[in-house]
Amino acid sequence: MSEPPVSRGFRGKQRSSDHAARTPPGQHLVNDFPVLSAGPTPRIDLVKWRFALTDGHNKFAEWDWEQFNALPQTKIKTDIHCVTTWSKLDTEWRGVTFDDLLAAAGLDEAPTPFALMHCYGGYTTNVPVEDMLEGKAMVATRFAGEELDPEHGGPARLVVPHLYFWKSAKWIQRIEFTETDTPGFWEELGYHIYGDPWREQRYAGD
Ligand SMILES: Nc1nc2c(c(=O)[nH]1)N[C@H]1C(S)=C(S)[C@@H](COP(=O)(O)O)O[C@H]1N2
Ligand SMILES: [Mo]
Repeated sequence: MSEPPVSRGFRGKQRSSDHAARTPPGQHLVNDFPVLSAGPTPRIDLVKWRFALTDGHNKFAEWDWEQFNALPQTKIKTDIHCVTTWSKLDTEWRGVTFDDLLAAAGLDEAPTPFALMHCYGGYTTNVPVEDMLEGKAMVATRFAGEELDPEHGGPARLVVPHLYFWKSAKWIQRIEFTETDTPGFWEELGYHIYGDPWREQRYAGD
């Protein structure tokens, strides 16, 4: 039996107002998945790939590709917001939450309040530790059920979706714990130190 048109119309309206409510100020929705990279896509041999948690002195943990894939895996569905004004709803990622990384490293808590992401290719970006705890961030290896494309950060990237997407470091190699909030690549060039899309923190001073 076909649904009455009134029900269909109602549902459509609900959906578009839901989409509007999920779109931060100054953003528009896209259905494709744009690629934004400050340099060439690094090609990383999985045999040589390593990912580590460090601070200035210590290497708390390091995983090779096989070890990393043996860590607990979590799936999330979330909206992402790029500072160049596109947002994409309901993106699906699978990977290892930051909480599970800490636990696997034998750390009861993070050793410092801030972190600086270091990537294959040299990109860096800073995120407060608090913004990665309780499921708020993961190192993802899969997107929409598939291996992560190299241009989207494969083999593995950070996903911290409640901040502008430049914080979601592609080709992540190392999370360095830092005592102070240390500007990364875009932050050094005048982008906001924190980058909350709901407060439109695009540039320093916003
Ligand atoms: N290593 C690295 N990570 C990066 C970038 C980059 O240039 N290099 N660009 C950032 C920016 S500005 C955005 S918007 C997102 C884009 O991710 P996408 O190309 O998968 O859409 O990655 C972020 N992470
Ligand atoms: Mo971006």
